[in-house]
This record gives sequence, C-alpha cells and structure tokens, in this order.
Amino acid sequence: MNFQDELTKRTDEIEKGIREFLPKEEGFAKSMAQAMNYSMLAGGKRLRPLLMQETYRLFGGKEKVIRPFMTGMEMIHTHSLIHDDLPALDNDDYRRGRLTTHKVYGEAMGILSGVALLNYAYETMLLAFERTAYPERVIRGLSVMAEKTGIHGMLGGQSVDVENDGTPLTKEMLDYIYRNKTSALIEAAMMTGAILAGADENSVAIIEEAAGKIGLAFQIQDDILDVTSTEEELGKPVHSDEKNNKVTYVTLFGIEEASRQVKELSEDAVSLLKGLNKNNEFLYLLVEKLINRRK
Ligand code: GRG
Repeated sequence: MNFQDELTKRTDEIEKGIREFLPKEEGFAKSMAQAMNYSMLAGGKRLRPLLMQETYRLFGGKEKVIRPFMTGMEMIHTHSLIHDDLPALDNDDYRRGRLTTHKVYGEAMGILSGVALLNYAYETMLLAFERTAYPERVIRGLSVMAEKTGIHGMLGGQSVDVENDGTPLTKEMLDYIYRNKTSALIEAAMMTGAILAGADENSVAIIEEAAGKIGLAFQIQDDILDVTSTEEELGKPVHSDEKNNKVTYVTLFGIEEASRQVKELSEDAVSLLKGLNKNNEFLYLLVEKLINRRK
C-alpha cells in the first residue's frame, strides 16, 4: 500500500461526503450559510473524520451510518477553530491558509456561524438514524459526542486554557487542558467509530485510551510546529504561543524532550490498537505519520 496515495484518496472521499450535508446558501439566512460553508470548505487535514472512519473499519463497520457522524465531527471541530480565532480568544487572521471567518464575514457572523455549525453537527448526526439497523448505537454515539465536546471535554479544557492564559502552569494542569481541549474530540471520533461498528465496552475503553494518547501526541506536535514551522506550511500564524505567553510542552521540556514524548505516545497508541487483534494497516500508519507531520 502506498500510504500517501491512500491518504489522498480517502481525504478526497471525505471532502465529497462533507459537501453532501452542508446547508444550502439560500433564503434570509443565506449569509450565515455562506460563512458556515466558507470555513467548512477551507481544507484542513480532516484528521478526525479519517480516524473515525478507520476505527469503524477496524471493527468491520460497513454501513453508510458513519458518514453523517464524520461530517458532524468535522463541523464541531470547525466551530472550535472559528471561535478560537475570534478577537476575544486568539485573535488570529489566518487559518487553513485563508483569512479567518470573522475577518471575512465580521465578528458577529463569526460567532453566529460557529454556534450554527455546532448545532448543525447534531442536526446532521441525527440523520444517522435513517441509515442504520442499529439505532441504539447511534444513541450511544451521540451521547459520547455531546459529552466529549462539552464541559467534561473540549469546552472544559478550553475554558481552563483561556482562564490561565499567560500564567505559569504545572504539567498536571497542562495535561488537563490538552486531554480536554484537543484529545477529547479525537477520543469522540475514534470511540464513535468503534461504537457505530458494534464494538464491545472493553474495546471502546481501549480505543478511548489509544485516542487519548494520539490526541496528546497531536497537541504536543502542534506546540513543536508552532516554533519550528512556517506560516506558509501551517496555513496559520507561527510563534503564536510565544506571542500569547503560553506554557506548552516545548516551554516546559524543550523541543527534544517534547519530540521524544510525541514518539512514545504514538507508539503506545499503536500498540494498544494492535493489541485488539484486528487489522487496519492504514490506521496504524496514519497514527505513526502524525509524529512527522509538518502541518
Ligand atoms: C465557544 C467561544 C468558544 C470557543 C471555543 C473549544 C474552542 C473554542 C477551541 C478548541 C480548542 C482548540 C482550537 C484546540 C486546538 C486543537 C488543535 C490542535 C486544532 C488544530 O487541528 P488540526 O491541526 O486543524 O487538525 P485542521 O485545520 O487541519 O483541521
């Protein structure tokens, strides 16, 4: 298998799948639909839907039920990026290689279209009921998605991050922030993939643990890229952690140790996945490649 070709093929399919569910740009609320679609179609690695789909395949999933969940997941993630870039938060002008949503549509529409995407994610995921013979799995998937996104997940982590901006942090607190603001969505992606394919409780718990490690490795790599990459490569500003006086794995441990931890976490995650005694070579490679990602 040529990993890069497979990645391109699968990402292209995800792009097509996303377009299927986007709101129509019509009627009095047309501008908001345009702002939602602007950010949804701005590219991005589509990592969370990819991880969801590959975990679904790992457990033998074959239904179309996964598609609205993959798109809903990307809508929640995109909402978080739109809001993270707002003047009240990071106040960034560029994301995914283009102007941020509030820069193009104004701050009010940035706020509104972000919330609308979060809501539309659930409207979209509810369509899964029409595509499955196992509605109880959809209910479980929705509840994981809601929990991992809210106060006990992404938003909880983000609130602690914002509240402690520019202040010294212990590793314990930084880990809480990373496990919630970043890992929680990756856990939700992989857990719903497993749940929708009918995985048992024990396997879902192993997936949650592996996804937690992948999320942490991903966020530490994000810290490393903020100091080692360029704006052209990343499609968003670099050195933003320094600008915002942020404590990160790089400021706490240095680049070398932070890179070692990314490698160790990724290897642990792949071992956990392989320990399930199923087979998805592409998924293992995807996790391994995250270590060397440049964007
Ligand atoms: C509701 C006001 C309000 C704010 C919410 C929850 C939130 C803001 C932000 C989430 C925190 C956040 C942006 C965490 C960073 C996670 C991260 C590394 C994002 C970048 O993900 P990539 O690299 O992005 O997958 P692409 O563009 O490739 O999809």
